[in-house]
Order: sequence, then structure tokens, then C-alpha cells
Amino acid sequence: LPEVPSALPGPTAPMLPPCPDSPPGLVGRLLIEFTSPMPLERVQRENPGVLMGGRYTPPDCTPAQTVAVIIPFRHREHHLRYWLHYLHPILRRQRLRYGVYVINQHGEDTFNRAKLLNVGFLEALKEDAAYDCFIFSDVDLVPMDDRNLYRCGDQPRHFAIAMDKFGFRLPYAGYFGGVSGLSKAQFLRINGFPNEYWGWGGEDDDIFNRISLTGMKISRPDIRIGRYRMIKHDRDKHNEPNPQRFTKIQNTKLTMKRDGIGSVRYQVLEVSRQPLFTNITVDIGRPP
Ligand code: UDH
Repeated sequence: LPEVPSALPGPTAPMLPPCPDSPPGLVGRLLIEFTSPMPLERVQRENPGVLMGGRYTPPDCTPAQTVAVIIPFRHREHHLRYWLHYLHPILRRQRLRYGVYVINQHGEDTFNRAKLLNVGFLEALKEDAAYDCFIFSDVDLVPMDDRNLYRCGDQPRHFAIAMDKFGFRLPYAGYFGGVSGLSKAQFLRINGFPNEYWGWGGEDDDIFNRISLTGMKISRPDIRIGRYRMIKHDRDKHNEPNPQRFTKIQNTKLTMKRDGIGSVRYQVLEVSRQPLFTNITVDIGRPP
């Protein structure tokens, strides 16, 4: 006799259709400016659908990926408010399931962007093991077109390919700075990012090398769509150009096996869930 199920499996929540590949309701080219003041209360008011910690899930469809947006950070509150103001509505229109993580370097020692991004990868996964796509974004970069979709594909993605400060062009063929995205598997395949680039420069080229050395290729949007505005700023204190960067990027092949996500050491000092983002303050040490 056939088995008769004692209870039919009934959906507890309505089943939502998969989110479409090309989200309807995108608006294309956007007007981005950084002149009017941007109080955090206003940004919160404008984004009622964003949950505590900066989490969002589309109400009308099921996304294929769960995206962690990771921002390396120190003393840029003013930039962060613009970033949140512009990005939350864009990411919502893109029908992403996402969370925003601001990785705040504690103390005043030399800044280390790539190490903060490694911390973001691990800490986001501790919050939600479902993250399978990681978008790494500088806090001062806002896309000028919402068709530049913040999701991962079968190759690592470079999003910020046409920045205003570089005349809306790629500054050089191997440029991978500003905003980039890797799936969890792609990130692990390159052993994450280097931890040993202290100060400004070189870490993005090292990441580019890691991707090439593992046989992957960079994917990029159309040059007319990958446009960005950067919030103008002076060089930060304690993020001087790193004079070792030129020699270090010659040695990625040797260093990437021992220096990466497998060897990152840090101490989380505070995790605080804010209305529009999760702030993780971390002690990442200092250069040797
Ligand atoms: N960052 C901080 N705080 C810092 C340093 C860096 O939050 O003190 C983060 C932030 O997300 C920033 C990113 O690291 O967007 C990259 O650093 P950056 O903006 O300093 O790098 P960029 O190449 O500028 O954009 C370099 C200095 C340009 C000086 C130009 C003077 N006209």
C-alpha cells in the first residue's frame, strides 16, 4: 500500500516567486550630489523598510543570493550618511536580500583597508551563514546608475570602473579598486585579501593578482553603466601611501598562500546594530 502522508505539507508563508534577473522599477541614470546636508534621521525616515542592522529582504520575490555589503571605515561619518542615503534605495530597487557592515578600525594606527575587508567577510558570516555574495565598497563611492547590479556572478566583479575622479574611465587595465564583489567560493579560492598592506595603495592590485593567479577573470559592467561619484576629500591621517606597495605586488604568488583569510588575526571590540547598518569596531593591530 502506498504511504499516506499524515499531514499535507502546507506552506506557512506564501511562496514568493524568484526575483527577476532584470529587476523592474530600476530608473537608470541617477543624479548624485554631496552638497545638501544629510542628517541620519532623514536617511532613516526615507528607508522604513530597512531592518535593524541594515538588513533588507524584498517583500515580493525570493532573491537568488544573500549579499553582505562590507565597508572599510574610520572617521568618515559624513561620507557614510551620503552612502546610506543613496545606496539603500538603489539596493532595494535591485531586489537584493542584503545587510550592510561597516568595519570600523579602532585606534589611530596606520589604516589597513584589505584587512578590514577580511574581517567583514568573517564577521558577516558569523551573523548570517546564508551570505554567499560579498560586495566590498569604499564609503565615498556612490553609483550613478542603478543598473549596476550589486550581485555576484561566475567571475569576480569590478563595479567602480568609471569614476568621476578618473574622467569616467578605467585608470589602468588591472584596476580593481573602489567597489568589487566576490562570491563566497571565489573569495575563499584566492585565500581572501592580503592582511599586510598597511597604509594607502597596492592592496587592490594584490587582489587583482590573486584573481588572475587562480585562473579567474574580472567581469565588469558596461562603461556607460559603471559610473561613480566620489565624495571629494583630502588624504586621511594615518593612511599615507605605502612605499612597500610596488615590491609587494610583485610577490603575490609567494605571499597569497600564507597571507589571507586563513591567517587574519584581530579582536572585535564592539558589534552594534544601528537602524541602517551594523557597526563592527575592531582592533586589527599595527604594522610590524
Ligand atoms: N578609509 C576610511 N578612513 C580612513 C582611510 C580610509 O574610512 O582614514 C576607507 C574609506 O572607505 C575610503 C577607503 O578606505 O573610501 C579608501 O581610502 P581613500 O578614500 O583614502 O582612498 P582614495 O584612493 O583616496 O579614494 C586617496 C587620497 C586622495 C587624496 C586626494 C587629495 N586631493
